[in-house]
Amino acid sequence: MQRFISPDVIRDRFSKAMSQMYQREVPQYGTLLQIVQRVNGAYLQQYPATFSADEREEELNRLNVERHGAIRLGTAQELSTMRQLFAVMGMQPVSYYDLSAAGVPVHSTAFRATDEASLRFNPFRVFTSLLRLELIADDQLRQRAESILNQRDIFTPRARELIVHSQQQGGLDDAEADEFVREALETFRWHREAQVDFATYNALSEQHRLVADVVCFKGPHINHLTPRTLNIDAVQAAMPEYQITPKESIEGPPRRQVPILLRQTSFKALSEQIVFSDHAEGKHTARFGEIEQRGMALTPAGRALYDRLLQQNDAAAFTQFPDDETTLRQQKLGYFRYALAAGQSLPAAQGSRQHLEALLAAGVITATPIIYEDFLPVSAAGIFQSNLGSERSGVSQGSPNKAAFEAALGCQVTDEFSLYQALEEASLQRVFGEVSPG
Ligand code: OOG
Ligand code: NI
Repeated sequence: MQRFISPDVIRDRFSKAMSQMYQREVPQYGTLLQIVQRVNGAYLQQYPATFSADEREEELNRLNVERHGAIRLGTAQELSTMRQLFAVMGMQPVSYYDLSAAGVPVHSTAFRATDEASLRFNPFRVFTSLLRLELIADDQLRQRAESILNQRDIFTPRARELIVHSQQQGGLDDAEADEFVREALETFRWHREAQVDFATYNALSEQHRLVADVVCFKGPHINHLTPRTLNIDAVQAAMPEYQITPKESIEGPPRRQVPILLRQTSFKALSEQIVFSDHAEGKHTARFGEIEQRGMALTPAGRALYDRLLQQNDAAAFTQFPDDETTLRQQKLGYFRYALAAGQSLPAAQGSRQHLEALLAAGVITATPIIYEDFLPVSAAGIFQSNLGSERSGVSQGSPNKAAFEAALGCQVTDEFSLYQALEEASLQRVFGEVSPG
């Protein structure tokens, strides 16, 4: 009988190998990891109740391995194979993000684990964008970009074989998993040799720097890796002490008592030496560092309120967003995980959901915010722009096209709200003994 390794373990190995590689390629990322670790340590010392005693070990492990990365792909075929590569590691496409409205000619999804145990073990995610060539105004240049992209293969032959092998066998064994991690990593590596000449690079770059970044290289180099901090304001403030210059402002909601969704900040992309196919040398800026603080996942109602306040473009507007857990829960603005408090059991007379509020008030049941695992399109656009500029000379506006994205992907993206709803619902079923064992 074959002994398969869990996709969670493959994802864990892959994310660690990726982090090692990126620390070698972009040393500032290593520095950022150190700052984050120091800040998180200080935070946990100041707020020892951040994680409950029975979850502490798992949550700390999760925090130490937690990061997301981002890549930008050029063709539908690349996206579809990438979906299959991530599936080997238990990562599924969740949500559709349209960035064209912000002048960035891509649309995106996030590949990530979806079930509770997998997220706990390692919540590694990859924000994956597909270039929208149809938004390049110049016909000739668009066709040139297309033909350049069609000539490259961003996957190694062995990675392709192992993906198929995993699909056919239903998994990979230990040695195959290690080989898969090595081969898959090749796709995310940096190449200082461009696959086009200097003139082509410049022509594409003039349309949009993002177009040059996607089209001119042999592969979709990982462009940042983002550790998760418990106190983003402290990391932002500490960066200059380490000779790292952060972006001026933090994206996402302002600082709050109860963190919601996602706050992010980054440091500017490095200017790196490139050799073009005609041996000309030049510079390209693509790779940067980012940190994030994750808060509570919001319900559709909570998200609608968040989006409405964000549109007011004024941090003061967010005072209208309730900022204590009880109100957020009672107004159904966020998702919660329910559990019996340590040493408690349900009183016989209060064994059903209609007693939930009373049981919470009595401390028999606890409610903990469910962490947001996804991304924010406005923040993502801000991160893109702080590294690639916002000039959009040769790119037209476009509108969301989820159907085209899913056709390229080869499947539908999962709706993020349904996943959080399922986590909350499963926790209630456990508390009230509504699950049939086995
Ligand atoms: C992706 C930018 C989006 C985030 O954290 O919102 C992103 C990119 O620059 O390719 O990573
Ligand atoms: Ni990011």
